[in-house]
Amino acid sequence: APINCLSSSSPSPPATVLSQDDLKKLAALKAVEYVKSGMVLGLGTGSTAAFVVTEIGELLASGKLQDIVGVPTSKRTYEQAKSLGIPLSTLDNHSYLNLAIDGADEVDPDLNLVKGRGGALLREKMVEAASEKFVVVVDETKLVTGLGGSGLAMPVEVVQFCWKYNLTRLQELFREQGCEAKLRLDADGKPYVTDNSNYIVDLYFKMPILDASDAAKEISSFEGVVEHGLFLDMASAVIIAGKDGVSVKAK
Ligand code: ABF
Repeated sequence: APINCLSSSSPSPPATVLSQDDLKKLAALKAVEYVKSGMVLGLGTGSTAAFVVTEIGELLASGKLQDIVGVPTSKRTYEQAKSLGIPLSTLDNHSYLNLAIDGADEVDPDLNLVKGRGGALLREKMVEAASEKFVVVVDETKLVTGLGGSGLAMPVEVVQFCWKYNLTRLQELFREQGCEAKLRLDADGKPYVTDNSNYIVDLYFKMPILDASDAAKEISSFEGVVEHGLFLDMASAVIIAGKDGVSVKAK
C-alpha cells in the first residue's frame, strides 16, 4: 500500500507524509515477518533495528512468537532486549543463527553495505556472518550507487595502541580517492570507545570507493585493524521503506 497518502476527494485533506522514523518502523515490521517461533535470532543495533527488537519483544509478550533466542550485536541492544524479556544468548552458546536483522548506513545496488556508524560493527559482523540469513532494514535515504558515496563515515575499528599510526596508514591507502581519516570522538570530545574497548577511525571519501572488495582486503591486512564497516556479499535481503512503499530486494 502507498505510504504517502493523498486523497483525491475535494477539498483535499492534508497529505500524511511519513517521517524517517515511520519509514524505519515500516521496514522493521516487514522484516519481523521473517521471524518464526523457535528461531535463534541476531539482534541488530541502531534506531531501525531497535524497532525490530521492540516488535519481537511485543510478539513474545503476546504469545504470537515463542521460543526465540536473541544474540545481541551490542551492549545497547542487549539492554533493550533484556528489558523486553527476550531470552538472550551469545555466539559462544549459539554459534549457528537462523536469521539476523539489522540496519545499515549505505546499501549499494548489489546489496553490499557500509555499516558501523553506530559503532557496533565488530559484533554486528560476527553475528551476521554466523546467520543463515541476514535481512537488512533501511529507509530509502540509505541507498547509494557506490559504497562510500554518501560522503559520510566508513568506520574502521582499530586497537587503541598507536591508533594514530593506523589512521595515517588508512588515509595514505586511499589518498588518491580523496580520503580523509578522523578519529571518532564521543559527546565529551574524548575518543569513542567501542563495546570491545577499541577506537574507531572514520574514513570520509570524496567519491565512491573504487573497488570495495579490494579496499576491504587492504584494510584488513593492517596489523591493529580489528574490523571495518564494509559488509560485502553478506545481506540475503534488504527491506527498503520509502515514500512509494516498502520493497524487498533479495539475492
Ligand atoms: C547499525 O546501526 C549499524 O551498522 C549502522 O551503523 C546503524 C544504522 O542506524 P540507523 O538504523 O539508526 O540509521 O545498523
